[in-house]
Amino acid sequence: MTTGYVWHERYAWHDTGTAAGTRPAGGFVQPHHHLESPESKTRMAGLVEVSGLLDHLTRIPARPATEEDVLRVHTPEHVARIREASASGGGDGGDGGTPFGAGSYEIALLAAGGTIAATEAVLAGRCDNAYALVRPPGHHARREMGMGFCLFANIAIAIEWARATHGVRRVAVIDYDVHHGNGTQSIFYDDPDVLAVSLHQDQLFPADSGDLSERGAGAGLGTTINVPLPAGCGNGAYEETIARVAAPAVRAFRPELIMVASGFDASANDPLGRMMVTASGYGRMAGTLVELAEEVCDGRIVFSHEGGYSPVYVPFCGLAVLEALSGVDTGVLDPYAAAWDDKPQHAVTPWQAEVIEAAHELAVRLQLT
Ligand code: 3YP
Ligand code: ZN
Repeated sequence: MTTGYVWHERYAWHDTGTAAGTRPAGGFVQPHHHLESPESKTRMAGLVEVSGLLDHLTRIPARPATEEDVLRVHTPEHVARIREASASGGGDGGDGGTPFGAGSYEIALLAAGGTIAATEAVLAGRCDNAYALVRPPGHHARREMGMGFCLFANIAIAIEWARATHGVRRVAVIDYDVHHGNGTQSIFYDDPDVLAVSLHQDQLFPADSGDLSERGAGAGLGTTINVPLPAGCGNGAYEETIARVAAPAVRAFRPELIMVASGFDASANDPLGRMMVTASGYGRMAGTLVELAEEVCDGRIVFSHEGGYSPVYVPFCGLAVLEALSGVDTGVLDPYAAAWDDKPQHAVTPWQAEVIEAAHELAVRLQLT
């Protein structure tokens, strides 16, 4: 088994600038860095190397997506606006909360292209599966605008690339980032050939999307499945959602490729999410998804990095996922395991089960259509 791995130092050069977390600095708000900083990503790349895991992975070079690749998903106006702002020192992705500096257009192309390169390696059979550790993230970006720290929709761009160049037809997206994958959802909302399953904290971000009632439209009715989990979910609720919602939906849908929006902001140590998934929980979720891919699509599964804002914990969550993909046990221990892995909060509560069962009904209904 070989696992492909994309990381490029240039991803760390995407400059989100000075802020105080997600708020602008100024007045009594002392300048700090923007929450979506390079740190959690560079430290994950660091642990992948220092743990020795890198020696077992197949390094896939990142390359920029072409304008043609990006235009399969985004409007020419959006692409031109990011290009021009980036060339003149920086700007905002579109929602006022997605700052970027000089050169981020090219870095965003490299993030989309890194996800494409990982997908290509898997489709060509050079790797069994792959993880693209890219930045900026992508799952909030809509066709006509960036938002939520995302400039271009990395996974959607890779999907359209696979369909245009490799004759791929059906693709499933599983999004375990703590925020709703609204961009991916909107891009494929009426597309019957892309199944979009998003697990997220209910009404977190964007606050007004990701409800169970959003199920796709037209020919795509039923191929969007949202699981708006209540705050406080741990490993139990997440693993159960993968088993009771993602798995039956994917089995019914029979995709040729699975893409995973891999956000580590559902972790117990994340400043934005109010969930408590641990590294071992992420590892088991990824393991189940790898097995699911083996069952339905020859193991073809590509993870593309999304959120995750704990510089100290994201590396261990990422390592656990990469270990699950590659089957390699580095022996590196999660330093927080003793504090969090045995908490009673990992058990599925009745109010969590209620949401999972409602989404399970949607997944099962997909089987019948
Ligand atoms: C964007 C503004 C407030 C919440 C933030 C979410 C970014 C993210 O991690 N999305 O997956
Ligand atoms: Zn997120």
